[in-house]
Formats: sequence, structure tokens, C-alpha cells
Amino acid sequence: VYIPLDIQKLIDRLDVLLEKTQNTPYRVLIVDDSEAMGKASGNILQQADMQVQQIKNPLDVFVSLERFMPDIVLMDVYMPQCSGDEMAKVIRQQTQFDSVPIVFLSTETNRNKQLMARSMGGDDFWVKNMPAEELVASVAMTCARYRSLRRWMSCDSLTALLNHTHIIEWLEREVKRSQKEALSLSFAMVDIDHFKKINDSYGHAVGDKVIKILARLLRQSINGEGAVGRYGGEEFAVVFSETSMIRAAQKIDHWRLRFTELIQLSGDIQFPVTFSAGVALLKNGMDAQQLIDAADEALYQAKHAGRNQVGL
Ligand code: GH3
Ligand code: MG
Ligand code: MG
Ligand code: MG
Repeated sequence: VYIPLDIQKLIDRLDVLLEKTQNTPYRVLIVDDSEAMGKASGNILQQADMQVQQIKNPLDVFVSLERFMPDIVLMDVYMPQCSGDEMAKVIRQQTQFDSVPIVFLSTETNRNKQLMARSMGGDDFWVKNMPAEELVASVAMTCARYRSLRRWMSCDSLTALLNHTHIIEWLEREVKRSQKEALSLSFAMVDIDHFKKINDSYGHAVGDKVIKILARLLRQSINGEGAVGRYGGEEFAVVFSETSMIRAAQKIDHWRLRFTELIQLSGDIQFPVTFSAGVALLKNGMDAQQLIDAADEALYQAKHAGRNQVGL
């Protein structure tokens, strides 16, 4: 027996169930050579508050992946320019699109052909013209699952900060935005002083605790005005959006004093624990790597000048 469901109710329930990670609508890319076929699914998903982009030529898929950044790709299989499974295979060869779910949406009901297509790089195979509720629910569940996976993949497990790859990605995005909109952007590298001594004197577990204390301080202090990532072991990267270098340096200097206090309060370590930092400002024509290098150089100077200070 087919029981019609209220689509919005269903989605609300799924969101609670899957702890939807962000409040932005799911973005769905539909690739189908038949505009009418694509529209049929697209309209249903739009009615469920999803954002839909539709392309007829599979060869346009890379432009959409980059600009539209879909949460899911619904891929037709039979298309004149290039078959959907071939397309999926090519998408999977690009590491940056490795985690986008690709689902085939086709009239093909032959199980073997469906399996063949999935083996090329698709995650699932759905047959076209399924009930609207089922399409909406399936898309929502897949998007929620992958969003939550991606969130965990971008986090460092000890500190829950952005990991190395993702803080660099964040910086690259901010560099582009700042250049385009003529905004100030500052970037800092923060490195705990003589961290080896902490590990050697008190053991790795206490060392981990010190890293966590600094991570929490940095996350709370940046407070949405940028981003913090764990760049490496006891080294952190801080992106200061729309912030001058002097302002960024003042902030870090304040955190520097607070960090030493927090460690003292924790009562674990009997000698003062400090960090050094290097700050750099994005200049015209610089790319993210050059900004990282400049902050690294400033950090090196701070260490060289006696540590426990902020270098410019
Ligand atoms: P400097 O003042 O020059 O920065 O001295 P340092 O001792 O901090 O220098 P270095 O960067 O060479 O040492 C960092 C040490 O941090 C080396 C490594 O064993 C330790 N480490 C890296 N990751 C972790 C971690 O996750 N937990 C702990 N406890 N130690 C770590
Ligand atoms: Mg087709
Ligand atoms: Mg260090
Ligand atoms: Mg270091």
C-alpha cells in the first residue's frame, strides 16, 4: 500500500534524525540530456527547498562542480556526448571531487547494467520516476550523511580544529575573496616554545593536554572572525579575515599572555609554558603559499629573538 507523506514533515524528521550539519539548503546537480526529464526531478527537489542546478551536457560537469559545489550529483546514464558512467569515472579521477556522492538516475532497470555503472564510480543507482517523497528523502539522507562525513574529515581528531588540508583550503578561499573585494587579510603561525621539554618532563599525555588548551583558546578567541587550524603537531595556523596586521598581532599577543595563565591554572606543569607567533599581511599579488611563507619567516624571527613573542 502506498501511503502519501507530507514532504516537509518527512524532511524535518530526517534532519533531526541525521543531525543536519549546516542550515544551508542541499545543493543538487542534475545531469540529464533531456531537459524535461531533469526538470521533473528538479521541480520536486526545489519544492522541498533544495537548490537545484541542471545541465544537459555532461562535459559541463566540472564547471558546475567547482562553482555550484553540489552536495550530490544525480547523473543520467544514457547521454549522447558522454555516458553517465564514463563521466562518473572521470570525476572520480580528480581527488578534489572524490567525496561528492554521485547517484545514477536512469530508466535502466537491468541489474547487471546498474552494477556496471556503479562500479565506474557512482555511489548508488536509482530508477527514474520514483515517488516524489522517495526521491526527496533519498536525496536528503545522502546529502546529510556526506555533509556530516565531510565535516569529520576536515577536523583534526585531537583538537577538533580544522586539519592541515582544510585550514589551507580556507586560507586559499580567503586570499581570493580578499584580493577580489580589496579587504585586509592577516595570517599567523603559532608554535609552542620548547614543546619537547614538556613531553620529556611530563609525558605525551600532558603534552596533548597543553595542545588542547591552546586549541580551545584559539578557537574561542577567533570567535568567527576567521579560522584556526592545527597546522602540525604543536603548530597552529590562524586566518584573520578583514583584519590589519597590527590588529592581528595585538590579538595574538593578548592570547599569548592568556595561554601562559591557562597552563599555570591547569596545575600540570611547574615551569612557564609559552608560544611564539609570526604574523603576515596579504599584499597585492600574493598567493596563499607566499602568505604562509611570510608568516613562517616572522615566526622564525620570533623564535630566534628569544621566543615568547609575536614576530612581524
Ligand atoms: P621550539 O621552541 O623551537 O618550537 O621547540 P620545540 O621543542 O617546540 O620544537 P619542535 O617543533 O622541534 O618539537 C615539537 C615536538 O612536538 C616534537 C614532537 O614529538 C611533539 N609532538 C608533535 N605532535 C604531538 C602531539 O600530538 N602530542 C604530543 N604530546 N607531542 C607532539
Ligand atoms: Mg538520457
Ligand atoms: Mg615548538
Ligand atoms: Mg614546531
